[in-house]
Amino acid sequence: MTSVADTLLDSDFADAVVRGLSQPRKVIPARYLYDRRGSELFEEITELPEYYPTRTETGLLNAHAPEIGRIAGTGKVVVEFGSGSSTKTPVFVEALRAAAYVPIDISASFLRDAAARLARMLPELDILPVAADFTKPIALPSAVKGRPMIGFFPGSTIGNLTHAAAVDLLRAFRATLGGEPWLAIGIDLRKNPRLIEAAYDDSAGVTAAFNLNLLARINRELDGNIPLDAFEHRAPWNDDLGRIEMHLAATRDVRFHAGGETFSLREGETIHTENSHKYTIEEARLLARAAGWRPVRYWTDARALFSFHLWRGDADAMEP
Ligand code: AVI
Repeated sequence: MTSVADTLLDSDFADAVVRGLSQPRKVIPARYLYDRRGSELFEEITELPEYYPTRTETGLLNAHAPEIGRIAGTGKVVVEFGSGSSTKTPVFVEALRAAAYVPIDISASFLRDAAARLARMLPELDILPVAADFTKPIALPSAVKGRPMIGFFPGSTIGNLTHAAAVDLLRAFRATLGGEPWLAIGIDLRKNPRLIEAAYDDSAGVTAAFNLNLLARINRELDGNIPLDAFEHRAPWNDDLGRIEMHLAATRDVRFHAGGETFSLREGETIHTENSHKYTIEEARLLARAAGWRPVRYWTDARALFSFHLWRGDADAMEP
């Protein structure tokens, strides 16, 4: 049965697709890559040999989570933004000796499954899931209100936002956490563009399938007839903007309908589907300050592929 929430999400998707494909430079927001199939393909991406972020960040957390606990202090409420499958959570909540764990995710079914899995692994942990859009300030469960908090935002998801949107998001985190919170955040680093391009265009074609699934999703959910064989995955590095982009490029002139409208693309024209910004350490620290956080400490791996940061939201770090 279709719930009210599903209906709202469907009409959001239809609006975004029709609006995005009607623009001179066609674009569809990256969040629509993650239907059930897209989420499965993303999980596969995280295990690819070329996709260094997940295993490098996991290595950093395994090595340094206890130190994060020593600096920020243990016994806090851990609030994870966009918790998804909560794969990196156990090592963090254990090292922080969390008083409670609040996973926030827009997908209620993901939250339920992840919370159940975590409860089996850590039966002592108080888990209080919140189904909400973490890009907006959120009311946390009353059981944790006013208690010392640490936000947890691994995976370099911050990189999927423009700089301005990243600042807004980090400010929203502060508003959600309240008081003088801490934030532990993973940020992918700028590096040799060839390494980044390989990570977003792997030899097994999983990232290509992840990107092309968006067109299949449009066909499935918005009554589309997009010929998938007329599109190919592209992942160019944009050096000026410090980001890897994902596009779906038309391999020939193509015309199709979706969401009740008709669209056409010329050969070579693209639909822009994702940005993944990479930061230098200094840029990451500037980002923190711009959003009212004080950088306290950061860790990188030996090859300087990825960084993990600990920030503090001091009362006086917030601009009016
Ligand atoms: C979820 N996000 C941090 C991933 C990234 O690396 O930007 C999404 C992704 N897109 C292609 N591969 C992975």
